[in-house]
Amino acid sequence: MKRFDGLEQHDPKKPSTTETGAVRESDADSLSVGPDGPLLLHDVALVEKLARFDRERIPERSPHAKGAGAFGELTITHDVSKYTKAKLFQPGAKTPMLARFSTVAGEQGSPDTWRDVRGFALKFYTEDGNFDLVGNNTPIFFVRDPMKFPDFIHSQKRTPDSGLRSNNMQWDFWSLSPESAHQVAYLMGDRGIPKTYRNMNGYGSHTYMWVNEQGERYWVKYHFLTEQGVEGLTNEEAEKLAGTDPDFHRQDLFDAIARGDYPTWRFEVQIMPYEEAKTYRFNPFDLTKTWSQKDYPRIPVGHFTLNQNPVNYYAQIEQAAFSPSNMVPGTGVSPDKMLLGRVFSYPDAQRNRLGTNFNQLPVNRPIVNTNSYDKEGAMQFFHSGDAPVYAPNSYERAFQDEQGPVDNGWEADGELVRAAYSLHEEDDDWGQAHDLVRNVMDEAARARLVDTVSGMLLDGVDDHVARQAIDYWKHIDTETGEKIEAKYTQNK
Ligand code: HDE
Repeated sequence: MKRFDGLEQHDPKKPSTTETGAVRESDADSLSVGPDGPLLLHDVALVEKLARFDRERIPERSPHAKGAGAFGELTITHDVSKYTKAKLFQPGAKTPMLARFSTVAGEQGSPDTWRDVRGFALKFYTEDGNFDLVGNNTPIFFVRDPMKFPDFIHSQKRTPDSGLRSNNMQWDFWSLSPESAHQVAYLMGDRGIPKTYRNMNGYGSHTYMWVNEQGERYWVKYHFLTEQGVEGLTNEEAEKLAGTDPDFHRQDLFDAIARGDYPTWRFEVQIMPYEEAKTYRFNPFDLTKTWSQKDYPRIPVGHFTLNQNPVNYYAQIEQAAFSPSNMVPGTGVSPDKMLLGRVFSYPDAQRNRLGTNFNQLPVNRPIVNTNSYDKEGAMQFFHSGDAPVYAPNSYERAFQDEQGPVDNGWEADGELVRAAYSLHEEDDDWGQAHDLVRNVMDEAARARLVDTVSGMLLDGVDDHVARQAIDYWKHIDTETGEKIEAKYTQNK
């Protein structure tokens, strides 16, 4: 997998050089006027070294700053060609890929084992260009409109005055945003702290589109099910590790791959025929809801295995840029407002974090040639020579001019409004959260959840916010809410 490592120019046998290839006289001693004299501005080796050191850090991702990643391969073992023409999903296809797992709220140096949703970002280097699936280890999310996302993340990060994290902000935001109930119930349960990155499932979470060779459209949900088994950490285990081994998950992934114990995830999908979205009992584009597996069972597609560690974490993982805007023919997005917001936000964040030409970095570059009229900007490396810089042109540089409906689109009309999604028959904020707490969790899991939530409410949460949160839990599940209230009141 040499292509992604950017090692082409590195010669470890050559005496060290300046960045422009000239011999560097010393990596140890600065140029000075006599051994005890002042330093000199024309000491290129020193000036370059300090100037580069001053610029080593780039803005960290906000959110998803702390993570770990590895390369691997996606293999398709089943025939889903009646749903999609995407080449990477055809039977027998093998596609090189990159995965990055992350925590959401913590900064680069934060512990891996804090209770948090985990990112599950995949990039597939296909012959039709890069296809990215930037998902989480949960099938749902906290909010359903991108307008609320920055506020949500602010509430998870740090307070303006002390710069500390705050249970108070988190519970205030959540309890005033009832659409978060399903995701919060999931997060406070046993899946809220995965044992390792290898022991968690991944989900595309949103509803996406698939299109087959005949132009027929389907709605699709992506699932990646860990072959290592879903396992979590208890609060006690996680707290201990946060202190003793804050990089526990990063280390675990790296070590497993280094010893040849390659983690694998089964790849399955739920498929909904295009027309059924209109009448499904839940709005299928609402990211706070799942589709029942009774209505849409999971269909096996294949698996992916991670089998290669990065050789340079910064170049290959820190600089990796994942985005839901990276689509290939046979795939597409959906009317999910969150997803539509993300299609803009990721490349924009990457232009800020990595620079305009971030797609030219080895880890982000597609394996196919490109012919893009977008050009220049800081650090352009690949270019189009002296070819015409405009389309249309009469000088044989190809350009596109397709017209008419796109094959992965949908119909929409109506007035311009600011409004929540229209509700389907069974849509509400609490129903699926209740089902999770009451019918998926058992008694013991619910007891752990009560401990976790009451523990948080007793740790720096203002009384009126705690009461708001207790009320929220009573809406999710009366008995669980009452138990949280009892514990809170007893220990307050
Ligand atoms: Fe993200 N998210 N997000 N997110 N997200 C970022 O992208 C954003 C959302 C997810 O390993 C950022 O390059 C908006 C859902 C992962 O590099 C940023 C919205 C899901 C990663 C951003 C969401 C995710 C990110 C930070 C609401 C799961 C890490 C810097 C509309 C389905 C990817 C960057 C990696 C990272 C924006 C919601 C997953 C700021 C605006 C929902 C796994 O662009």
